Amino acid sequence: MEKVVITRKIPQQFVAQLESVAQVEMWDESLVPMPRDQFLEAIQDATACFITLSETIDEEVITAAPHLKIIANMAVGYDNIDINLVNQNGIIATNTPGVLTETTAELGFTLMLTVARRIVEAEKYVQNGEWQSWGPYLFAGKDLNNANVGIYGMGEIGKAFARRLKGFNTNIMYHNRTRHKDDEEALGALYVPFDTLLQQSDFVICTAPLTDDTKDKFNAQAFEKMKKDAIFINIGRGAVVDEQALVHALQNEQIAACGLDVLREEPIDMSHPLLALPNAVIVPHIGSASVMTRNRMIQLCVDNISRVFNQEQPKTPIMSN
Ligand code: 8YV
Repeated sequence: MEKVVITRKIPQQFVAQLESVAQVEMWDESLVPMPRDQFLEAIQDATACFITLSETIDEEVITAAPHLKIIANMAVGYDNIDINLVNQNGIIATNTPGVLTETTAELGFTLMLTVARRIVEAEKYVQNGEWQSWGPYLFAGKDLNNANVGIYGMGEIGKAFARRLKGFNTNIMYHNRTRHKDDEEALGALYVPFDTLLQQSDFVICTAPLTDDTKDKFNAQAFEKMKKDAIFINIGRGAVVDEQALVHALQNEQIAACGLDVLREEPIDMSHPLLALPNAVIVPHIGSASVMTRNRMIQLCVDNISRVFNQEQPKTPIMSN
C-alpha cells in the first residue's frame, strides 16, 4: 500500500485524489509546518511525501524514510532539498515550475511599484490621521518611465518580469549565469556584467534561486556599487542577500529603498532591523500566492506523486546539480 505524507493542510479535493490510490497522512494546519519529529516519524513507512519549503530534506530524512519513492516540493525553488543525496538514494524529487511564473512576476511588479511610489508609507500616513494638506513633494517617489531596470536571474520568472516591463517604457538589462541570446530581442533586454547592472540600474530586481553561486551575491560591495536612489526588489531567495549589508545600505543612503518577498529566516524575527526602516517593504513570501496558482501547484504535486505510483515519469522532475 502506498502512503503519502502531506506536511500542510491542503484542500480536500486534492487529498481525495491521493486517497484513491494511497493511505494519506496530512498535517492539519495550513500556517504552521508539521513539527520535524512528527515528520520524521510519519515518513518511516511513507512511499511519497508532499512538502513545502519549510521541510529540509537531508540525510536525517532520507535515513528515516527507507521506502520513499518521491518527494514533491510545492515550490519551484528547491534549495531545501539535497538533490544529489535524494537522487543517489534512488528517490525522485519534483518541483512546480511553469505554473507559478506569471503570478510571481506580478508580485514582483507589484512590489516594485509599491516601493517606487511609497504606497505603504503613504497609506500608513492616511490611517494615522497625519494627512493635513496636499504637499508639492508629499510622498514623492520614483518613476518607472524611462528608468533602467536590471534583472538579476533571467529564468522563467525573470523573463516574465521583462515582458511586463516592455509596456512601461524602460531600458531593460539583465545578468544571468548563462546568456539567453535568443530571447534578448523579444524581451528587449541587454545582457550586461553584474557590476554594470548594479552601477546603471535605477531598479534592481532579483529573481535568482539560491545556489552556491548566488548565495550572498547582494553583499556590501554590491550595494556600494548601486545608485544612491536605486530600489532593490527581491523575489528570489532571501539568502541571495546579505541582510546586514542591506540594512547598512538603506540606513546610510547607499540605496533608496527595498521590497522583499523573501528573507533569510522566514518568518522574520520581529527584532530584525529591516522592520524599523520605513524604506523597506516586506511581504511574507507570497510570490506565487494567487488562489489559481496555488491550486495549480498543489495539482502538479498530486499529479507527480500519482504518476510515480503508476510507474510513469513525473511531469516536473528535478535533475541533480
Ligand atoms: C512558494 C516559491 O510559494 O516556488 C517557489 O520557489 O518561492 C513560492 O512560489 C513557496 O516556496 C512555497 O513553498
